[in-house]
Amino acid sequence: MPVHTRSSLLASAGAGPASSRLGGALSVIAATILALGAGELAAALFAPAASPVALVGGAVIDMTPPGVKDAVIAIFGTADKIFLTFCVSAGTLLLAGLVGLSFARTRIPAYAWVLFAGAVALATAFTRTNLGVGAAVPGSVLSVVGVGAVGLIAALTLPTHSPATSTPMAGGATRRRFATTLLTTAGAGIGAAAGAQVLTGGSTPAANEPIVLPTPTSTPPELPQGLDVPGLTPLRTEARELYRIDTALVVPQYRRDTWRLTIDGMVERPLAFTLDELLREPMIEIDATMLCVSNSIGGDLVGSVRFQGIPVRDLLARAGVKKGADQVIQTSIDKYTAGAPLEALTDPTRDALVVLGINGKPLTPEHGAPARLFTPGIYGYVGATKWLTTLTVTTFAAQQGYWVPRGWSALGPVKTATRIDTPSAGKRAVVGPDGKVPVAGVAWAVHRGVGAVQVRADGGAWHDAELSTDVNIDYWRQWLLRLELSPGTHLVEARAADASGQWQTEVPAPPAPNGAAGYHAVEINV
Ligand SMILES: Nc1nc2c(c(=O)[nH]1)N[C@H]1C(S)=C(S)[C@@H](COP(=O)(O)O)O[C@H]1N2
Ligand SMILES: [Mo]
Repeated sequence: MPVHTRSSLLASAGAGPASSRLGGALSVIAATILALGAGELAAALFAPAASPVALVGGAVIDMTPPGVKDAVIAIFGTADKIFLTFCVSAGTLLLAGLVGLSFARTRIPAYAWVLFAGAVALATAFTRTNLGVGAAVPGSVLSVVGVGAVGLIAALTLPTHSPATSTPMAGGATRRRFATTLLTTAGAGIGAAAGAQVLTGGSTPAANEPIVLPTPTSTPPELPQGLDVPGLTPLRTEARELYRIDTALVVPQYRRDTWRLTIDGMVERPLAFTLDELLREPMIEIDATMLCVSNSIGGDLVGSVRFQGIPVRDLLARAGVKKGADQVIQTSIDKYTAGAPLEALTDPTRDALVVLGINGKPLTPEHGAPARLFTPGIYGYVGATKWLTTLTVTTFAAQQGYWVPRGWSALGPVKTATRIDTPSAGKRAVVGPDGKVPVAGVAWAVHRGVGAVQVRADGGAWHDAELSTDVNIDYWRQWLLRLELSPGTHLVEARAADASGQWQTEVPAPPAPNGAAGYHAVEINV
């Protein structure tokens, strides 16, 4: 049995893979996986809104330039949150690997790293949630478990120089022990993260007793019969089919006992409502179409539902708006802000609502429970703040909503537009029994009303489409035109006019800064 000196021990095969730079990197990565998993599990158990990965993801979103964010949403669609979770986890593990390069020489950076990771979790939990001390749990667990995991891996895999272990194991045994230790550690971390996922069902659970909506004081008539064309968007969007767009990686949670809707700023009498008080306020229902400014021509970030809520103008009248104000900043539980024109919120012809229900049911967590704003005729980023907590009466000069410094217009009136639903691009068109191809879609000119839709093929003459019965000026209309088309490929275009006869612009524009424009064109095969 050879006698090993300290340096020859580290250099020999018997020192094991843990002594290499790669081994060190893998060791700290494994410890970090366990720490992250434990942090997520602790969050799922004790503070669901304080998931470290999700909160850091939220902070990353806030620091991401709007162009990049738009690109992510464009590429990943509604999987953007999964992508961000992946990025945050991968970025964290990459850093862990870098920290681990020197692990064989010194463990101090590894300990500092897991403490730092826990501190970041704590900082985001305290700044991005309103959970109070409970917010400290996930970050603390992350650090404590991280320190333990670093210590354990070091003890089990790194050679020590005490007399008892100065006789190294054979290389194979060391490697096996190294692999077992790391795989067990990382596996436990992945197991914990999976457990957290199961506990939260992928989103954060609502611990509140269900909201019971009061009977509205006024309800619109039943929707008219829509046009019946296969592939055409239904006249009313099911709540679960409604698009979802927001900056929240985790659905913000509210607590029924502490949630308030506050009306403050330039008002004579600031008001604050508990949820129970708000539920006793008279509510009305309106049928309206909501759009995201990011909707591209032909896109599906648009839906039409029945909103139930309290007219904002009634609440503002009670608070007494002071002279000079022209904007109402909405703030959400997760500190998102939007600034809507005071004029639109107090307009007697337009029922901007503090919304508590959609299609007769309380708001789902994803769509803003317990309360959100909705302003007819204005894109969501300006007038539809979800998880609403505060309406602050102010001026455009004094304050800007979240997206405005990020390059989007302060005002967001919805542009007149239409979408061809069927035939869909690239697919073979179904020729009807009359030998014609039914072309159908939806058109909106929210708060001006849809007056006409026209369709043309291959740049030819425009033809008037049949419109579904008008619901109201805030609601989209379905349209249908049966076109005679020869076999082959055709370019079909559609355009809409508002009720005053003003046609939408032909000039294409991207969504930024104030909404996409141009005709929807679809190439179809007959
Ligand atoms: N708190 C909060 N509210 C928000 C947003 C957000 O990011 N955070 N996004 C807005 C945008 S851009 C749109 S288009 C609508 C979408 O509402 P929905 O997800 O219920 O369809 O919510 C608005 N309200
Ligand atoms: Mo939006």
